[in-house]
Amino acid sequence: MLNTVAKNEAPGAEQELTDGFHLVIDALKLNGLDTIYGVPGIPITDLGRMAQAEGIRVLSFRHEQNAGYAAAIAGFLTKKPGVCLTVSAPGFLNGLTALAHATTNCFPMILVSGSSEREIVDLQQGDYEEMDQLAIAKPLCKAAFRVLHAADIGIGFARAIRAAVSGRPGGVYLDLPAKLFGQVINAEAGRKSLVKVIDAAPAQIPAPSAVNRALDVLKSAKRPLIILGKGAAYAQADDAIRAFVEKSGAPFLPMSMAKGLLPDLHPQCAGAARSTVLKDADVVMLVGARLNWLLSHGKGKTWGEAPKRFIQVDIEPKEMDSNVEIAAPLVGDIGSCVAALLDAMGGSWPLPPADWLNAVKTKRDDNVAKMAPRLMNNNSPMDYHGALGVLRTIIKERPDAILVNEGANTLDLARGVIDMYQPRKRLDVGTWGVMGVGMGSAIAAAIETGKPVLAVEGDSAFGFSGMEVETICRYNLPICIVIFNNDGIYRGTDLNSVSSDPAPTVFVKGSRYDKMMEAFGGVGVNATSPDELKRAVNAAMDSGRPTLINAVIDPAAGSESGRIGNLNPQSVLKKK
Ligand SMILES: Cc1ncc(C[n+]2csc(CCOP(=O)(O)OP(=O)(O)O)c2C)c(N)n1
Ligand SMILES: [Mg+2]
Repeated sequence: MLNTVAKNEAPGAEQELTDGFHLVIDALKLNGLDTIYGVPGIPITDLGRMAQAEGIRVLSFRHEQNAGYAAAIAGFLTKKPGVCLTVSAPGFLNGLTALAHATTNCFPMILVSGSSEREIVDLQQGDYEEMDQLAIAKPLCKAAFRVLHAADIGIGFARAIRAAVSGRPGGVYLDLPAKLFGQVINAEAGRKSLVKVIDAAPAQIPAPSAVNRALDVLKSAKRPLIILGKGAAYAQADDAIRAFVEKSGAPFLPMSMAKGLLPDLHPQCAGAARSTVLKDADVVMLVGARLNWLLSHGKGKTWGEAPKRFIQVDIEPKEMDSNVEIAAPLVGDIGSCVAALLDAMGGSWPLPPADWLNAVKTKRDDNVAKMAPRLMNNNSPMDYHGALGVLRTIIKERPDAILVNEGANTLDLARGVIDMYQPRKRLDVGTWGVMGVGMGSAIAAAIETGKPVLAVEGDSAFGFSGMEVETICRYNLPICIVIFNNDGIYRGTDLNSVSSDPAPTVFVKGSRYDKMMEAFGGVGVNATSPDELKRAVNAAMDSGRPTLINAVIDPAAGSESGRIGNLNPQSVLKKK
């Protein structure tokens, strides 16, 4: 239903009116966008108030970057663009990192930002929060639009929604100058100007010849491997993907945010034999996964000597051959592609050779057995494995909880140790390995799914968005944050040998992050052993109360940059 705001009282000219504020709200509602993540201020404070009054959920954050990360992950979880609302210039810039992150990760998101007066901005006359935001946003997102007339708000949102979710999803910027909100137009004209986006992300059906080519290559494999990326998780084609992987009989490797698409304990899961399968596979089928740095660009030592042929399923044709030759490109949306593959495989599909399946299984079982005793230690202070062993059991017992994870060691080790059982339950740092997504992701996960959230955070990682514990308490969200507190970035043991300043990687020793949560009325716990940690997390997950557990980790336990220390450039000069 359209909002109307006033009657024009002039004699003979009585008509129903609407304005920019209400048209924005109506455009959102008409398109099922029912949640806004943002920070209020000029010129969008009243927009937030009015949106809330109209039944839109408005989550007010302490910093736009966190609101932006929340919107980005909401997009990943729902396949609808997550909406982030910011004020001009500084608020816009604070939200922009998240918009770029959404674009890089292929999450649909719309950053809606108020902006200052065009006439003044363009003449650079020094307006309040003056900035040419559209120009700045453009290179960092899929599309950027500005709406100058209230009658174009409907079209502006329609374009933004389509751009965000169709084809390869990504971030879209929508610039709404302050003057737009107060613009008044005839209510009927306003109603007619709104656009309900029909079929916002149309299916992209793959060509039958490409499907057959892909299957020919897969069938020819002696040592096939399927790699599932977060694009496959995004597709929400869970049953078809599982059926396809199972029918193929091939080992599969989930990328971080694709964990749980098929359970990590599935007999075909090769997660614990990652280096073996990457080295030895002869045919690699990528499903919604890109050959970027996370897969060593498809070449080099990680991929071994054995010649490989790649099959790639992706919605973006330009993704093909980005790093190595793709023998069988399969372009289309993942759901349509996997359905077509299943169809064309027919009733019987040969299992991969038994020696390959056995080799992968042996390696996996060996690695799992080697890891098992380390996960059961009850050391105090804790090491990563002792603490993660506990959290692993908790997720096994509560498979529908959502796991948010960021840090270096805290991320890399948790990714390997904590098995996932359901799709889209693991949310982490994504393609960039960005720190700061933690609290935004946790909040959006709780809001969008209604499920309990366990956020496993490095102490540094948490610091990027830590003030949002107040937001978590304010909305009383079922989020349990566990901080792996090792006194610093990677480790807490570095020393500065030349002055009394602390080394760049270390924090205040023995910090008590749990007190932060208590300051806002949540539950804070200091846990020094795996047993204490287990009790505290279970209590939090049972109660659903906002909880922060300061898990005291041995400051010497971590390694430089977690698992990616090899990416650090080295000085050729001798260390002094
Ligand atoms: C936005 C951003 N800034 C900086 C970094 C560099 N960085 C990578 S991991 C990390 C923090 C690692 O420390 P912590 O979260 O405490 O995890 P730990 O290894 O100590 O368990 C930082 C600052 C980054 N990835 N992203
Ligand atoms: Mg740390």
